[in-house]
This record gives sequence, C-alpha cells and structure tokens, in this order.
Amino acid sequence: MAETTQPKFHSVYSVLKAELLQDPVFDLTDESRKWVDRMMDYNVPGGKCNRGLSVSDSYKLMKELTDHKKGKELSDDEVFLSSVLGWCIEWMQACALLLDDIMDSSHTRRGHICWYKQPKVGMIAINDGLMLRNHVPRILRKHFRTKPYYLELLDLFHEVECQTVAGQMIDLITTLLGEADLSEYKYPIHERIVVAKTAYYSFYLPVACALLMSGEKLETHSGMKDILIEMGTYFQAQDDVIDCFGDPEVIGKIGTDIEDCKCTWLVVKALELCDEEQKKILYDNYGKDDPDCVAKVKELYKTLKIQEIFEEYETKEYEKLTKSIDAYPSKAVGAVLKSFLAKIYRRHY
Ligand code: GPP
Ligand code: MG
Ligand code: MG
Ligand code: MG
Repeated sequence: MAETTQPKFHSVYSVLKAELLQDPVFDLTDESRKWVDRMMDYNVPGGKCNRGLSVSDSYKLMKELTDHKKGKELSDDEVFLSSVLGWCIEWMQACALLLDDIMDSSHTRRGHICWYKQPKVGMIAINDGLMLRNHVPRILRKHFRTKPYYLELLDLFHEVECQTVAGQMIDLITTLLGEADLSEYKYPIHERIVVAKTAYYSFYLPVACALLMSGEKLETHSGMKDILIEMGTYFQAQDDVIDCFGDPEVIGKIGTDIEDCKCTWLVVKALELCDEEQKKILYDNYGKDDPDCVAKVKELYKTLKIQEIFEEYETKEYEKLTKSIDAYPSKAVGAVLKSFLAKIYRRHY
C-alpha cells in the first residue's frame, strides 16, 4: 500500500513536467522546450513543498477519520492524484514567487539568485510566470477532467488566484500610502493584505483540494476556512519577521521589506509602540534603499523589543487557534488543522 513520502511526491514532478513539455497546446520548438524545461526546474521544485505535501497528508487524515479506516494507506492512484493537486499549488506558488520577486526587487530565492536576475532572462521572466500559471489548468484538465468535482476544482483554483492577485495589488499600492505618510500603516490594513496575498493559497487551498477529492462540498466547511485564514495571517506575520531577522543562508532569500516600504507586522507594531523621537527614526529611514537606513530601522526594532513582542503574539495565536480547532465539530478536519499548526508554530524559515 502506498504512502506519500517525499520521494514519491517528488517523482510526480517529473511526470507532470514531461507531460507539459509535450502538451500540443504550447506547440513548443526544440529550443523553447529546453527553455521551459530549465525554467520549470529552476522555479517549481526546490522549496519546502509544505503546501504541496499537505494535500496528500490532509486527504489521508480525512479519509482515515471519516471512513474509520485508521491505519489504512492510500491507494497508488490516490497518492498520485493528491500529489498532482499538491504540485498544482507548487506551480501556482512558483508563478507567484517568480513575479513577486520582480515586483519586490528581490535578489535571491531558495538560495539562488532570482530567476529574473539570471543572465539572459530579465523581463522574459514575466512571460515565464504566465507560462507557469497556464500550466496549472493544463495539469488539472489532464488528470481530473473526468472527475465529478472537476468544475469545483477549476473554480477553486481560479477563486484563490483572484484573491492572491488582489492581495498582491493591495500589498503593492499600500506602499504608496506608506511612502506619503507612514502613520497610515495600521494592523487592519496589514491583515487585509496578508489574508488575501498569502492565507488563501497557502492554507485554505491545500485543504480545500483534499476536501474536494474526498467528495466533500466546500460550502459545508466555512468554519474550517476561517481557522485556516487565521493561521495564514499568523504565517505571513512570521514571514515578515523572517524577512527582517532571518539568516539569508538559512531562509534562502535576502529581505527587502524595509527598503520596499512594506506594511509588515513589524512596522505596524513599531509604529504602535514608538515615542516621538523613535517615530522620527522610522519616518527618516523606512522605505529607503540604503543599507544604513535599513540598519537604523532594524536597530529601532531591537530597542522596541519587537521580536520578543512577536513571540508573545505567537504564543497567544497558538492558544487561540488550538481552542478554535478543539471546538471544531469534525475531528477529521480538526486533525488536519492541528497538523498544519504544528508545522508552522515558531518556525524560523
Ligand atoms: C508573499 O509576499 C506573497 C506572495 C508570494 C504572493 C504573490 C502573489 C502574486 C500574484 C505575484 P512576500 O513578498 O512577503 O513573499 P516573500 O517574502 O517570499 O518574497
Ligand atoms: Mg511581495
Ligand atoms: Mg517578496
Ligand atoms: Mg516576505
């Protein structure tokens, strides 16, 4: 009986890649096939694959608990299909990260220079992002078009993509507001951004995929969605802290949030806590592409003990989420939610 181990999940990547390279709809020449091959290898695998792996994991947990078949492993077909859905999320994420790095003027990603910064790539990366985005419905069509939940699956991916793109837009245009007046940065705006740009695709989408595969209707699980969105909000706050204080060698990327004037959890908290003198430091140095300015902002965060305050927030969030999960009526979904929370609690990369 099969189980979705990392190697099994990773072997599905090569199958999907080979199919896409031969998909007649793209009508690739030998030269362009080589480009797409290299572009996929550079951008799609190579992450932690938490989102991708969690589709199979969630599906397995739900099946065990709803069918009372504890310990019964998934069939090879179930492992394959849930891995395909996991890879669709990884493909969507690859597209989002590739484009996000252009928009955020980032330098590195997953320990390598960003794709758009590769010699001979540059702005071709924009089209590469669109290529990756268009791979997703091709994969879904090939493997799911005869399934009763195919339309719901297409709708789900499309709705989540709409949320993510809207979130990314607000993330970007809010910096115009902050550049004009930093005191506009308050928690509700931060929350609005991170729910849309991160929580839907990173947390709701994998579980929703597993639910559809299990024959469930998404409308009956709105409470679950609320918990996942809250978890995703906490996850992006961690991402903001990691951007500022994480070791690039460990996290695989160099932070740019301070230079980019982003409405992060850290700057919102700093603005809440600072006195007039400290506020001036923020106003003078935040959003400037200058290492001295960035260092002054980080120093202020340290003076204000923002990292310690974040740890308190983490503990509170953990307790709050655990309570909501314990109160959730379906034990199967509860087990999935708990496993997600355990994976991200106090993460450092
Ligand atoms: C994370 O923001 C959000 C995304 C990667 C979604 C992007 C969506 C698009 C439609 C392009 P981030 O900039 O904080 O991520 P990171 O820190 O990994 O650059
Ligand atoms: Mg961004
Ligand atoms: Mg970014
Ligand atoms: Mg970030």
